[in-house]
Amino acid sequence: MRRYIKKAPPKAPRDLSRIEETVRRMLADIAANRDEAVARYARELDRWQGKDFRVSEDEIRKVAASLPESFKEDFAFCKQQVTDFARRQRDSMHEFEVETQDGIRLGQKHIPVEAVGCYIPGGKYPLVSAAIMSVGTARVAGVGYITACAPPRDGVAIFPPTLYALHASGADEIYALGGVQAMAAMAHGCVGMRPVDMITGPGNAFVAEAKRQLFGTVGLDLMAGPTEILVIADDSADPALVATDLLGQAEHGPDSPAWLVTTSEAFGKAVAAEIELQLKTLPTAEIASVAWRDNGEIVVVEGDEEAVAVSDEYAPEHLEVMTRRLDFYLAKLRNYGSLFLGEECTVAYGDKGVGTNHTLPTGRAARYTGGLWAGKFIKTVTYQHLSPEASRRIAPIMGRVCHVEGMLAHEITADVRYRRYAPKNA
Ligand code: HSO
Ligand code: ZN
Repeated sequence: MRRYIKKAPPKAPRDLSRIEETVRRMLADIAANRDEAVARYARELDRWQGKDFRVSEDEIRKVAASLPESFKEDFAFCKQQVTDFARRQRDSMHEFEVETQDGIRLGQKHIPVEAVGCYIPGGKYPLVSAAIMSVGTARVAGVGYITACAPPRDGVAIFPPTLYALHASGADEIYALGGVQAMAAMAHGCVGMRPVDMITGPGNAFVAEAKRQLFGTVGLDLMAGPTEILVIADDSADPALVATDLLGQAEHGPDSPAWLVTTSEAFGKAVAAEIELQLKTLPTAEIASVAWRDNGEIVVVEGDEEAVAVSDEYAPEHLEVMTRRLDFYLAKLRNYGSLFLGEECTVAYGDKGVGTNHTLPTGRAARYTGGLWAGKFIKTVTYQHLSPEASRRIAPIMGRVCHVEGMLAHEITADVRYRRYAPKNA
């Protein structure tokens, strides 16, 4: 039986109808009025003062020259790690052809998406690392053309490290354009962009809603909600370190959940006390304390099996395990975006560039999907090839199924093959 040392207060369901309506109006406006509407929203919402949204090669060179070497070296390390791992994941995808029966050859091929649009939001934390996660991974996947968008800071230009990161990750074109107008411009091919087939990247509630409404017109990576962390710990863990890791993700935003599941009540209480202590000096305590107050939970469970069951129910985006039995948890846990085994690793490593992708399922989506990887930019398609004998052999079966469904034109396509491939000398 689980017990709560701290439980998040119940929340009133959010009314998203205003955001939905605003986004619907904007998307319709941009679909109809294209460049004019995109420019109008950029001026109104991002105080855009520039001329061309597309960032020139010259600007990119200037920004690259202005950034410290140490940043570029750190960035190169992260990019190497993420793309090495992404390449390995891509190589794990196999094409094959199999003869399931005499003369029936079925195959699977992998074809990268042609054009992808990657979005990096601005906001309080402009996530430079997000460029590697989307652009870098799309490049590894073999995507033909990558358009990137990020909002102009103060109406002027993209945050320099973000611009550098987009370029260094392999974006073909970069636009200083944000929000709903960026998503719509990429989907429809406005302001000089080529229309993309798929859009990736996080954003605020308006960007998320734009993605949702554009789905179908374009494909998507994932719907990103508030960042979550769940830590499973037993009394062999260090309560101060667990508290630090919970607060590390709580700084994302006031709506970011941080959950602890522990087999020890004393340990849970020690973490609760540590969190209060560390909040006194945490530089981003203003956000993290609200996140912890409104969304933090400490759950005490009977043992490792129950810890797995509770964690699988939460289906967290990030899951840290600090227990004696790491192998047990790796084998048993089913619902998570990315797993961090042992106190030596931490979510921030995954966030910035240890190598695993940081675009991960939130809001319990880990029940049915993993995070972004090269495979999300690659279509698994199939093909078939039959001998005349095999075609004649299965034609009656296929035809009868067509007939049961009342699909008589379908049935004829099978019937004609049955006759066409009759043995010549019979
Ligand atoms: N935790 C975020 C990614 C991130 N956080 C990057 C910091 N930097 C979503 O997985
Ligand atoms: Zn994070």
